[in-house]
Amino acid sequence: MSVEIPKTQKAIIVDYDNGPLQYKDIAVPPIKPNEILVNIKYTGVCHSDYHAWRNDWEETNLKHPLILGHEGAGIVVSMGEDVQGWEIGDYAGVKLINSTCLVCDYCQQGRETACKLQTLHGVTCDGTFQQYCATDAIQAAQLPHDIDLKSVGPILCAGITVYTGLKASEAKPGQWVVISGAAGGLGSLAIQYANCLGLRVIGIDGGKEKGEFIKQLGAEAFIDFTEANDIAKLVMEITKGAGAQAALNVTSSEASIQQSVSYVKPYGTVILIGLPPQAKLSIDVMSTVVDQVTVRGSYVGTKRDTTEAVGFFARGLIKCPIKVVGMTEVGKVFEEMAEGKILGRYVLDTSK
Ligand code: 8ID
Ligand code: ZN
Repeated sequence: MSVEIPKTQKAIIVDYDNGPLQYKDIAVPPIKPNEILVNIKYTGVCHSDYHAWRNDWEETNLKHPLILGHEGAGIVVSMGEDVQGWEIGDYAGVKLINSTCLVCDYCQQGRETACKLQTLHGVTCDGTFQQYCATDAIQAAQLPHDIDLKSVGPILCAGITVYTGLKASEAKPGQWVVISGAAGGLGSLAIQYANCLGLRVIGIDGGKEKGEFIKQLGAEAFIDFTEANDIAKLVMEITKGAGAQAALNVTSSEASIQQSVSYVKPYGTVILIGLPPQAKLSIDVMSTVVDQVTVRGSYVGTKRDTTEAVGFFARGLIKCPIKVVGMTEVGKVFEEMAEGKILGRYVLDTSK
């Protein structure tokens, strides 16, 4: 089967840090022997895209001109000569990790998220804010044919990341997890994955509307960080003294990360996911030692985590709360994101 591929396509291009988000006609990229070409239909907008656009993390390998985006959902339209396991017409997800070396110790252990030679869509190579994206056939996510391409995008970064982080927390069914940033793109999925894993959720975010949204998604309790003085005390009250086994931080706020280490119980785990630029964490050594608390970073997920996270979505257990807009709206999406106004996730329709 072969599909007609146009010579040019629409994309959002950025020429330099914080540069204009230009909606342009550009060439459809060529593919290498190990790549597939995915006709991206929809792509989520992650807060990491905003950080990458501004070069908040002072990433030295940031590609320019750059096409952002790493939550792409689409259809395979061509394949390089070395590609195995894919067919033209398959549904594919394009994630943050484009490729890893497959040779280093971490790749050998199936911990390829720690590979030092990984290439990243929308950071070190072009991403999914375009209609046709070339991606490594090994890391691309295989999606079932009946999946809803419009709403699966956020699973491919936000979903995989929070699912992996929740597993890393080792919290057990019936235990409490506090999710900070619960109304955002990652948080809104974290609540649902936590429920799937049998965990009880306290969501933290700001404002009444976000509180209602968080509860609709399955959190048992909401803490408004704009009003609460002592979050640790509130967590103890809500859990009736049981305390939280885990805290998952999915905010872009250093202050919130700092608070996270104050509200897990002894033997609890704090999972750091949000990536505020140049943030530092200061921990009281005595209470961390005596309470035997673990503080652990978690970064996207492996191919295996991807298959599992997509599986929950495909079985209808996770709903992505999305708003669909055209690619030309990405600047407005970034504005709302910076102001912390978004409930759930924006998804770009690449045809507009
Ligand atoms: O692999 C990773 N570690 C990974 C993967 C994907 C994204 C890390 N991230 C990072 C992003 O780069 C970003 O720094 O996770 C962070 C959150 O990404 P997002 O979910 O895409 O962002 P969002 O949709 O803007 O949601 C953030 C939420 O945090 C709330 C905001 O109100 C918003 O709902 N928030 C903030 I900002 N400060 C808060 C505070 N002090 C807070 N919620 C509670 N307390
Ligand atoms: Zn992301």
